[in-house]
Amino acid sequence: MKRTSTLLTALLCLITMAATGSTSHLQTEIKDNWKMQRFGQNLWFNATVPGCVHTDLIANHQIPDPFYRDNEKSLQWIDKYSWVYATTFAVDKETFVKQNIELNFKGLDTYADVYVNDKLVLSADNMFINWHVDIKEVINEGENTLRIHFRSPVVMGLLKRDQWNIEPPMGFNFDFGPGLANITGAASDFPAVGAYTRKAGYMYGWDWSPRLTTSGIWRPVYLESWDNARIENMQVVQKEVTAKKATLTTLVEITAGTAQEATLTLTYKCGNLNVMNQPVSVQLNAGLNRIEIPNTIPNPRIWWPNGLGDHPVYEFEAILSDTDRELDRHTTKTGLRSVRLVTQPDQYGESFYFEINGVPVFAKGADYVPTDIFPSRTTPEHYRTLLRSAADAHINMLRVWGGGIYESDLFYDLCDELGIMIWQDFAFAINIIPNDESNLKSIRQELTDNIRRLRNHPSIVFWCGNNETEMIWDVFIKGLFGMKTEDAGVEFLSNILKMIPKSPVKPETTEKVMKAYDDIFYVLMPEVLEQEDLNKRPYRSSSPIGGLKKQANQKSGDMHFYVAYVNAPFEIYYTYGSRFFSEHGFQSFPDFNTVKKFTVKEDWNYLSPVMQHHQRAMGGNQVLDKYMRMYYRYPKDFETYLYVSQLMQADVMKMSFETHRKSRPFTMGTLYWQLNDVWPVASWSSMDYMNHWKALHYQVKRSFDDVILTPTWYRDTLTVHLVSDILKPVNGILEVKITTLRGKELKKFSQPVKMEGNMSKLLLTKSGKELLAGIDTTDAVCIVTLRNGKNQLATNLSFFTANKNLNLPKAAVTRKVIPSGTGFSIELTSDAFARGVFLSTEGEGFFSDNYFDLLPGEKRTVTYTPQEKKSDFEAKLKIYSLADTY
Ligand code: BMA
Repeated sequence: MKRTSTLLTALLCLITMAATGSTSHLQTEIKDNWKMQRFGQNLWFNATVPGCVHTDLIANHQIPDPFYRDNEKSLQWIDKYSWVYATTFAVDKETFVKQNIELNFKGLDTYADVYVNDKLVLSADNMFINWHVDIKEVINEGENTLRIHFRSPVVMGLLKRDQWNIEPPMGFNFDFGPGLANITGAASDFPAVGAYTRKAGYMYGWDWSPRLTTSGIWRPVYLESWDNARIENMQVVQKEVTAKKATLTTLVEITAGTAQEATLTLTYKCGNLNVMNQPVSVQLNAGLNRIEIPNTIPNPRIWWPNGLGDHPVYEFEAILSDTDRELDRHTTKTGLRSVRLVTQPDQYGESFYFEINGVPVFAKGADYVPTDIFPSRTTPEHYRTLLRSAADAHINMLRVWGGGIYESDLFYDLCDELGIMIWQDFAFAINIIPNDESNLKSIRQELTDNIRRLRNHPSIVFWCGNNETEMIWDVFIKGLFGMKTEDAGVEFLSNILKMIPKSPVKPETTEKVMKAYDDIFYVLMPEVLEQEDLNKRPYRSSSPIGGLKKQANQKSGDMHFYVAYVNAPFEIYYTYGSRFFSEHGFQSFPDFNTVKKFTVKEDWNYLSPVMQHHQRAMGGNQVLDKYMRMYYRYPKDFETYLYVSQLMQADVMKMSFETHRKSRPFTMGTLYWQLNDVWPVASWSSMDYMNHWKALHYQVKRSFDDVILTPTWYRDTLTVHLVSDILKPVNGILEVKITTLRGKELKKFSQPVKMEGNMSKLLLTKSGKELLAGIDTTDAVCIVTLRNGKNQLATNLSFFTANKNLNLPKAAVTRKVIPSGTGFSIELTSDAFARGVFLSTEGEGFFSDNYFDLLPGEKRTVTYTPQEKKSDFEAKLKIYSLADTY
């Protein structure tokens, strides 16, 4: 009798509360009236929170745009000072009488002393921690003051470095950007400090990032209050997920001030499915309570990666109530799927692939870096465009790289909705991190907070300890202890090694360094994951590695490979294999529209100081120029130079993507460095800082398509593979045609094709002798097409010589522009083969295709969607191709 009456009353008050939506747990964002100043000065400026020191100084016209020309150089003073943020906030009666009142800081960058009504309530030292601080004892009803004192991250970093007191050998713990000088031993006025602070590494500069080391309240601040009990967190543990049923346990964590009876109701919905579980009555004890609610979902809607199925997301909600009111409610989203990282011995060595819902998935994607050097200013629209562009290019995996940040909730929500799997690095890259007690404590909280925040996202399929720290220290330490550089599993490191003057490292230093490494990546992280991620996602200590304490190699684990770092010709991409490429890449410049935003006319030369300033990679713009001269005729001016750099990047990456995909199941992943940029710069990205698709991103869309053909001319042989990432079989007729560049047919043959789904198959091999007798390779193109009846399933082309040797005709590309909807559709034809047809115009907008090859007589329609209304589009539309660049 008693039990049913509690449940009934609970049900009744649930309905009333649902109607009124009133809950005892209140949350208000503190975002108004913020002011900021340099510590010790009496000058206050308006501030925006979330935000940071640099963006506030820009907004108050105290500093110029750091991205413009080389302004960055004159702004290095900012990180040497401390800054203060202050505001007031009101506490009304309803809040003031609550049993619990706290400030909830989602992100304080980095060393921050927090004062409420001039009382120090918190000293923060980690930008990745979600800081909660009880202020019940210091709060007043009515107006209160909040002041945050940010200490210079450089000064604090230096102090911490000295505290850890390890005499660094050359190349030890450097800040990648300007710190590169450190590697070569040149004294630098940028002492390496990034490793000693729990702050995103790229903010100290990287080989694609400026050095703008800011401070600030980079994520929202909330005033939270509640009575007695609050739901801290929910975790949907997926015991078993099959097409027939999903067996789940939802773990709800509740903090209660005192012991009490309560009712917990779990509901979940997905699309038009809406289920409310039977409310359960729970006995709460004072402190943290973990309540498990098992439930089974019949015929669940399964979450699949992009290209393999839908990505349905379930929303789970837990409502906590006592007899007469709702105490709190909490929602979380997840998707139902099973994940495995399969690392089994096989004929090649040891496999490395992701199996989702029992299906081996070839990972096609990129490494993701933060969206801006000041990430707090990225708009939701920017995230949507970036991730939508990734999904549209058939990307099914992004690696959130370790030198950046744990991304925003919106980022992961969008990846869930778009079916983009996430390889999640923890925020560690290249450097060895001190393992003193306070740092380990801070890192434990950082891991706990972020795993708890991220663990329900179906998109996250893998945790990885850090970026390259294990590879680098393996080689550095071994390198410095006489390991032969050529043994380094990763070619490009041997080149770096050659640059490092050998300096003995005391054995006790090595010991301390490796102990610090193991404490964090082999002890602390697995421990926290064991506790916090009950879905037991796979974890590996670092990328790239060959396995547990095993160096990266081509037979097991993942690999990072850069053609420029091994000083090799592009063709090395045809032969250099690995089980899973988690990084590989080649650079290009941003497009002319983006370059015009940070330069003036006199900067328009790749060797100008400003263009060199917007290049941070080893070897700089000269590396790009060297390869351009190896494969292309030299562009006639700066604008076409930028274009050729992009076409070159797309061409070389086409070689790697196609080789990696056709090498499955030996290779089961190709993630290119890098998807995006943090500022306008020459880099490895496929989308520049303005979210413009570079030639590479259009190529990614072609090369990552579900079904592709890979005509490859190498060592005097043409091979054609068919690769399919869809599960159903592919059948059709393969046609191979060789024509002149004006379209005269020189050779044609075809053959039937039958292949199961989700695999790669070699369809044909032809020697040059067989294929090219009497054919002038400077005037020939090979076009392969797979058709099934009228449907073209795939097409692709290949040349028999480098672009610079092709006698490309000056193709006359005709256009017909038709206004359609909010944009324009452009019908294109050409009288001759046009290589890398490039459409551009002024202002912001999107071309549905670009940098494509146009066959003689072929009709191609491209749409253009302007961001702002355009009357003079046709007049401003520019079209040229490779032959027009010289
Ligand atoms: C790898 C990455 C990044 C770097 C990239 C290009 O090292 O992990 O650190 O930006 O190569 O050099």
